[in-house]
Amino acid sequence: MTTPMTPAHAPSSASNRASAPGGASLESTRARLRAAGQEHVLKFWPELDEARRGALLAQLASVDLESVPGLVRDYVHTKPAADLRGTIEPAVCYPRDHNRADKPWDRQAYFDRGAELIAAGNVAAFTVAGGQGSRLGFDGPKGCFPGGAVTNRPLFGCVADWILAAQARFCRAGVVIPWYVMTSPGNHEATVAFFRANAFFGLRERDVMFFPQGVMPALELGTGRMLLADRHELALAPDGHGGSIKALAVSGALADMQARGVEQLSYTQIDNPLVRAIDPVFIGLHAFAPDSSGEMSSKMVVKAHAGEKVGVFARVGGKTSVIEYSDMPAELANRTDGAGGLVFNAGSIAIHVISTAFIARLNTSGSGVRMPYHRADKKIACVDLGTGQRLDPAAPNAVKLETFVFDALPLAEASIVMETDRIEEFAPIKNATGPDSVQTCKEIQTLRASRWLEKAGVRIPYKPDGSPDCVLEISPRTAMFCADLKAPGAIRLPAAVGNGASVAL
Ligand code: UD2
Repeated sequence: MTTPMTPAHAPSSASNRASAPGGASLESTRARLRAAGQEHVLKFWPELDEARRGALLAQLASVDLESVPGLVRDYVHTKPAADLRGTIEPAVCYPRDHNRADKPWDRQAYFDRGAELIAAGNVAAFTVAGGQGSRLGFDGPKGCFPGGAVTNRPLFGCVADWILAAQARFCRAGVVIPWYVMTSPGNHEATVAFFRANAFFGLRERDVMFFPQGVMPALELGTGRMLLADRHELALAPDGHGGSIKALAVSGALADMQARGVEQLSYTQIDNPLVRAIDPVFIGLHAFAPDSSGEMSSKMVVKAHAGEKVGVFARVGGKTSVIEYSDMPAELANRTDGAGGLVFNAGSIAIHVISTAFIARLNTSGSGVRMPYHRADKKIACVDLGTGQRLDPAAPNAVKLETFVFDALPLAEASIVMETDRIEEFAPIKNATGPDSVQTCKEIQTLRASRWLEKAGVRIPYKPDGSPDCVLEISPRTAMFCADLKAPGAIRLPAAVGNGASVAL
């Protein structure tokens, strides 16, 4: 489906407003709907007022109706399995220990070369924040959710702090790290308003750009009919973070990057307050490693256990790919080596560097970006076509279609994967409780900070189970990396942290 509000992105300001394309007549829209077998969405037309009629026509203009019959055939009437043709082998990764005998690499050299790209203004930060965050049960853009373990700094603020720190440390005078934030039509306005209310977290307004991703209609299970959320409104959902590849181009964001001289995009999700929004080592490796085409690279962590809900890096038919956890055959997920370790242990933490040239290529080759859809069966509130009453289904009633950004990996000429340490940079907040929750995120932030502080000579209190008896948070503006705490001019550290204390540095 097309991105609905091209060109909602106004590169030089944050004041993008939702402005649906208009102008389509009822007649032409009805003809498109009839051809797609979806005329039922006009069922309530006679009773709609002018404003609601206009809104419905505008919404329909934003949907690629012509592709709907094919989608219904391929994804609703059948449930396609993931395409795992060809040999499936574990991915080759740059190990966390750069001195490892079987694959040594020069971390410092890549750090320096990545830092040079940042210094020259060739790198931008890119955050995908268009998701609905339904698992967290938070009513608002996920980036507004408190992320800082002690300060409750919003997740957007945590990313902004990293960008500010990287900018101050690496950029030449007058050079900035622009930040592109992908929203979705449902959270765009609220996201921009939140940045405004927080004075852009200290960044310059003109260096933060927002653009909404595309949407897809929810298709009724069994029939493939597009559902109505209201009598004048389709039930639409964001088209997945894979929609970013197209949205970057059609929104004008890509052109803005090219005009600024940005060559590499540091891609991260909005659920992880420890994320290194700009990582010189990773950027350098991506751009300069001999086995990288410099188009799209990824970070991995060793999976915590076979059932961890992260995609897995593998070489599928000779190409670096991610197999999403829900598509991973159980036999492969559980396969172990002689030492008992998982054979497919490279978990994706959804961090990539993507070149602007690659994004441009994907948007121009053939008929444009072709990413496979992934089907999810969901409960979607909708209007009953017979009664006009609102239905809140108790069981899944609709197919939601999304594309995933990592499906672009096999389209790159050569794609590398870098291993990192999950305690250093992976503390996602996805659920209200349990794994990947606010609680586990605080624990990981505390663990990382306790490691760093211990190395800097600070005594940390521990509980009998060995976990820190305190809550700690270190802002990237204080220290981006562990060594920064001991650097000349670093902040004065206490000799010890008290039992049960909450400390933010
Ligand atoms: C994602 C990966 C998973 C693993 C994990 C690590 C997918 C499908 N799975 O799982 O393999 O790497 O992250 O944390 O990606 N988003 C949008 N628009 C959309 C949908 C999502 O911007 O239409 C953003 C969303 O705001 C969030 C990110 O993408 O920042 C992750 O989305 P998710 O929560 O659906 O993916 P998750 O956590 O299941």
